[in-house]
Amino acid sequence: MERFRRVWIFSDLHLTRTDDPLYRSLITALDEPAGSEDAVIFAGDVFDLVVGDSAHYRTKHRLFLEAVARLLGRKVRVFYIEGNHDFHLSGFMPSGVRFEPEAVCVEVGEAGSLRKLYVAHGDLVDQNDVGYLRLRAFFRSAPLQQVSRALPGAWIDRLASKLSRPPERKASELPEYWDPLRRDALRKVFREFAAGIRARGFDGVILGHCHDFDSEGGFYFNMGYPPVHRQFLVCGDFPDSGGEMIFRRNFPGF
Ligand SMILES: [Mn+2]
Repeated sequence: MERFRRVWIFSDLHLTRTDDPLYRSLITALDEPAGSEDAVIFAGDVFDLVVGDSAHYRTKHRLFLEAVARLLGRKVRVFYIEGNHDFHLSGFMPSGVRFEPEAVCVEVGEAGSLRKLYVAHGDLVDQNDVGYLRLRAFFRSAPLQQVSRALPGAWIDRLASKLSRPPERKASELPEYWDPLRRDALRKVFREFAAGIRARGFDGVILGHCHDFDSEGGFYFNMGYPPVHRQFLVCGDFPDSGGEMIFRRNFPGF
């Protein structure tokens, strides 16, 4: 397992417009990781949506890709776990970014006080969601990858804007506005998954995907939905950690 002093985790930003203040803020936040003891984990649904490696997406997200290239230039380790809105990205991201299909497992801290961290997107947590899991397998399949490579990114963009709901509507659909029974049922699935990972010897579990701004016992954190909650997660040796292993930070400027 690789070992780092500090880890930054970003997921579920669902970025579309490059002039979105949250987009600019992410770029600013990426200025902080400084060297080979630091790691950045993009844990899925950073974009809404990027599929494949077309010139369209590489041009549109030039700012982001340049920020990632600067991280790699500073020897920061960069991981990408694909989400359900951003996948087939191995040609899109600069070479040197490490793709993990399910989870990133790293040790964080210093010798003598190392803690094991598990980070995943979270779309594999609910194994009862058979419909979604089938759809995921279909989208990730090699034939679909070929199709996504062949389609102009601008087409995919136009299709996505027709299919995806506007951010305002997404905000009103967050689990925090659900019927408490339904919300707690979702929360239970994620918390039980995290407890299972903890039982395997991990000290911290970070998930996203369901947009539920939840945490439990200092070891499980869900990212929530940054377009509304405006926070990301960090883990390790930070002056503002207050002794916590994992904690939330505001996106710069918010
Ligand atoms: Mn997701």
